[in-house]
Amino acid sequence: MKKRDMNRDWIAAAATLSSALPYLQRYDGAIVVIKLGGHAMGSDEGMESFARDIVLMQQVGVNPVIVHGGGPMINAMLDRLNIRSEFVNGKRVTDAATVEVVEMVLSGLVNKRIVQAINAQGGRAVGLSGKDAGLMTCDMTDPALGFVGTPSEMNPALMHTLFENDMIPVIAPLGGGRAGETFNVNGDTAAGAIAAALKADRLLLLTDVAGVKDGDGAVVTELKAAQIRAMTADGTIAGGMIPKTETALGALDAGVRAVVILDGRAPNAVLLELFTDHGAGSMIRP
Ligand code: X2W
Repeated sequence: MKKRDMNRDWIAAAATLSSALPYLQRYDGAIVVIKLGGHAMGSDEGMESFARDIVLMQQVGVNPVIVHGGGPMINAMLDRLNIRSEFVNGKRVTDAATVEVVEMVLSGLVNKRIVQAINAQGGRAVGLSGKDAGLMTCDMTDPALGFVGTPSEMNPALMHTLFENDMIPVIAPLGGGRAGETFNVNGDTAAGAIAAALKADRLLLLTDVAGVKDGDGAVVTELKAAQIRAMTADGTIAGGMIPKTETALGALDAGVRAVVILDGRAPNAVLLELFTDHGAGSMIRP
């Protein structure tokens, strides 16, 4: 039953909806790749809210593609199995036993949690990994890292079939190798490669920080690729932000129109970015 009193909050909500019209028109038919990092995947309520936003996007004509991570969930399972794990330059050293756990956790647990959350909101999500329909074939990144893959051949045809049928691809960052291997791919790297292959209108990297910060710790809302390169050279961009900004630069080079790095834990982060005058996080353009 609707409430019929003219509360100010509802008037504001209607005004927000009205002001979204130009954005709804702009993104009609657009392909938006959303990387949901393990650190941005918090509570069940957070997942429910993320799923609602994705279903809303799809409902208004956007073609969303979710690429997820799950590093913390892999760590927890490796701990339970007493398998030690270490990272070199942000990539997990992945031996034969580890890659089995990575695939079980990402394709099994994390992927299905997201699929189920989207479908519970009335969406039609389909869970996949880079292995399905040859989406992402990989080569070994560096023998010292074991079964860590670098995407080398992309075949996004299946994504278009899913879009035409109003389905939402949810992709675990694993790829097949030419000799039948399974490769563990960094989630940001996978999202960048998929966005590039689709020539996506937007790549949104949802993480647990507010965006790219300047020397004083303030979030920079708009950046050009050249500024990212300068801020990396002088050390302003460091640590865990580097794989994200590298992914952003690679995606822009490959024809993605803009990349946004934003805090996925903020309520309705994706809607705020796409459909309001406000925007969220740091937008990087060529
Ligand atoms: C990652 C894949 C998951 C991931 C890993 O094994 O942790 C590599 O490091 P987040 O949550 O996005 O960090 N793969 C090669 O990227 O998860």
